[in-house]
Amino acid sequence: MQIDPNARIVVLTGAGISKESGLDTFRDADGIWAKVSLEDVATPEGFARDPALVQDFYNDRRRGLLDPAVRPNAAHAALARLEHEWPGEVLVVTQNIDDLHERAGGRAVLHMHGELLKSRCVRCDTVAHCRQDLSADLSCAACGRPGGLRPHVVWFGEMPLEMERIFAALAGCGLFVSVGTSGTVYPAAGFVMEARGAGVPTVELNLEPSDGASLFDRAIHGPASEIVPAFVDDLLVGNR
Ligand code: BV8
Repeated sequence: MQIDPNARIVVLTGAGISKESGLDTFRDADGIWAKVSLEDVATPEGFARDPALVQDFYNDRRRGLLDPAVRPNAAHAALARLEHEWPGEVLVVTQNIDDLHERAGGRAVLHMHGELLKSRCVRCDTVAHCRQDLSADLSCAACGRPGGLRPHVVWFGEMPLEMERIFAALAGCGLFVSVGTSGTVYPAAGFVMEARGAGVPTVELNLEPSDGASLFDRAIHGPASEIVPAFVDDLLVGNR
């Protein structure tokens, strides 16, 4: 695949890139939303209704992410390699709240749906690193007040993070790649249209065609740990 070697590449990732690292996706048959109701655990209304249920949901996922058996896979490593070896800028915009891109060596990573290993105080808005269970009786280290710590995660109905930076990156990029996402959650699912509108070539790398597959110029299907390294090799060799 030939693109300007100085072009910026924007890569959107979703839960599918972390599946082979042992983290559940959301909408696969065995996914998270098959086991728990989205409305109960991933909305502000659900948190207001039963904060302990929501804290337990994210405490379980945080402990799961911190399990030593959960490590970045070859797809995360390939995107980090692309970032370090591609002559132009590479920006990973991830819907994922895990830290596997960073643990694979990724540096230019934007978490538009927040991060599982961070907490946010609803009283003073301080965002802090968090590797422990959160609960109502914990106090914020910044303002000292109890009962205000929530996961630093974007729920449905809340504004995703870094949107201005993301739209600016999409407008000026030379290639848009989507990896491991079903293309069902907006505004992330609309990024391919932003890229197309700016005349940017678009590629989908996914286990199977996503809801938005027809919007992409090219599609490569298979497990991320296989198709992403091959795609990165093709980009780097093809643009030497
Ligand atoms: C907002 C919390 C606006 C963190 C999540 C139009 C425009 C704007 C908004 C909307 C709109 N239409 C509807 C909305 C509202 C809503 C929405 O999109 N609803 C959907 C259900 C229709 N969007 C929002 O509410 C967003 N907020 O727009 O605010 C606003 C404006 C003004 C003022 C205030 C607000 C907020 C969205 C974020 C919600 N939070 N999660 C967490 O708990 O993790 S979203 C949730 O779904 C996940 O976080 C994930 O990020 C996201 C997308 O899921 P995927 O990553 O795609 O995962 P999925 O399981 O679906 O797919 C996995 C794919 O991988 C599959 O295709 C599978 O085939 C593939 N795969 C599996 N294994 C592999 C693989 N691929 C490769 N290799 C493998 N091995």
